[in-house]
This record gives sequence, C-alpha cells and structure tokens, in this order.
Amino acid sequence: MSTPLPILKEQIENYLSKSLAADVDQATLRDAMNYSLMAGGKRLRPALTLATIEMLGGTLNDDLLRAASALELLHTYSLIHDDLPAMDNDDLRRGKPTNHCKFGAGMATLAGDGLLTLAFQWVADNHLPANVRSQLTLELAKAAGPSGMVAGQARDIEGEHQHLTLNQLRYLHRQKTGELIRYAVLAGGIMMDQSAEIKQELAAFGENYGLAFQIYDDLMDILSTTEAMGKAVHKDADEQKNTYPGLLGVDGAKEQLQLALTAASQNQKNLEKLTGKSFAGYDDFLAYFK
Ligand code: GRG
Repeated sequence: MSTPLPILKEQIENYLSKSLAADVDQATLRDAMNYSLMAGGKRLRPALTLATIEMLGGTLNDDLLRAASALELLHTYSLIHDDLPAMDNDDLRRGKPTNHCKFGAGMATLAGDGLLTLAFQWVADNHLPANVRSQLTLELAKAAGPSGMVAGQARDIEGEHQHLTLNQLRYLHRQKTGELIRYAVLAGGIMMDQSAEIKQELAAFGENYGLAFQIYDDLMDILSTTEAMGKAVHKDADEQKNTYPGLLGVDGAKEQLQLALTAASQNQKNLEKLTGKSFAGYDDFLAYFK
C-alpha cells in the first residue's frame, strides 16, 4: 500500500516537529535549527525514501521515519550554509528570511552544524538492525561529504568565473544536488535489506531523478518568480553561474531534462522487472516536472 505524497509529507513534518527539541540543549540554537527546518520545504528527499520502502513492501514505523527524516535535517543544513553571506548571500528561503537574516551569521552557521551532526545521530540512534544503520551512515557520509555534495558546492564556487563543459557541469550537478537524492532512494533499499542489484537500480533512478531535479531548478531560476519559488530568482545569470540553460539555452536544457526523465522512467521499469513489484509510486515524484 502506497501512502499518498501529501500524507507522507505530513508524517515527516510531524516527526520533525515532535523530535527536534529533545536533541538540542541550547534555546537559541534550537530556535534557529527549528526555524529553517519547519519553514515549509517540499520534504522531497525523505518522502522518496519512505515511498521506496513502501513500494518494496515495507510498513512505515517510527524508526524508519527517524532514519528517513535525518536526510531532511542534512538537506536543511545545506540550504542554511548555502545562503550565508560567505556563500550565496541570500535573504529569502522557503518564502521566509534566511536563517542568518533572522539569527545572525554565527548562529546560522551553528544551526547548520547542528542539523548536519544530528542527521547522523538519527541514522545511528534508532532500532533498525546494526548492519542497516552502518550502511546508511557510510552512504550518507559519502553522499553529503567531500566526495559528494560538499565537493559539488566547492566546484560550484570555483566554477563561477570559468566556462564549464557539459560533462563538467553534469558532474557538478550530480555531486551538489544529485548525491543526496540518489542517497534518498538508495536508503529505502538499504532499510528494506535488498540485493546489491536492486540497490544499484534504485541508486540509478535517484541519480537520474536528481539530475532532472537540478536541471529543472536551473530552468525555474529563469522561468519562474520569487513568489512561486520562495527564494530569489534570476541569480544564476547575474552571478555568472554555470547552469544548463546558460550552457545550452532554455530549449537545450529542456531536452536534457527530458533525457534524464526518460532514463529515470527506464530505471523504474527495470525495478518492476527485478522485484516483480509496482513502482508506480514514483509517478507522483516524476509529475513534479510537469
Ligand atoms: C553548503 C555544503 C553546502 C552545500 C549546499 C544544496 C546546496 C549545496 C545548495 C542549495 C542551493 C541549490 C539551488 C541547490 C540545488 C539543489 C536544490 C534545488 C535545492 C533546493 O531543494 P528543494 O527544492 O528545497 O527540495 P525545499 O525548500 O523544498 O526543501
């Protein structure tokens, strides 16, 4: 049985709002962490994990919710740090003043540090089997750290005044955005103790979905509005960032988006063949791009 996406989002938000306070021992830090965490994101990454678990035949419980919601803590840290004056210097995120605008750069840095560290605590501190917790810890560290998202962010900063090739840009996007989304899907397979072959196909779906997600974000920076996005738009071109539309034009970027989505749909079919189960639940996630 697949839980509809809006209900998964509600379950994640309930878990986050009831659980954060217990693990933070300083009032201002707790307020700063809670402020960005509960500012209303799409909760896409933990929802991907939970939907994957259900499509593989699992039933959600508090331990699975805790391990999956950890990724939302980590994702929120990346947004807080990305918005800091020393990085993108943004004033608006999730439709609200950014964390440093509200709490100052020092406390915002600590709120990000706290969310990053707490993510690993939630992955380790639950009742899932020890081998599941250790695999999740390793894969999350690889996806989020200096061989994943942090490296992608470093490439992004360094690439600002350089012209990247399509292959270099794809690699940057894969690390900066794709790795956490890849992990989100793979984590569902790890929690359900699947074979290496199935986990590989889940990761491939996440990788293609993650690339599509970043190309779409690049396109929306040009085609959407601040009101619709809840953050500043048209910043990429102003700051000479490397983006798909910047490199290929809007039509070229749309073509690459379609290619990534076609590849993700193929992974979805492969998963159905490999497991004998329906992966139609991913259709709701693919509909995000329509
Ligand atoms: C600071 C180490 C470090 C990394 C930052 C994720 C990231 C790397 C930067 C955020 C800026 C950005 C545009 C990243 C691309 C990925 C992306 C579209 C993030 C926003 O994710 P959504 O759309 O946001 O899921 P919500 O608010 O819905 O959670």
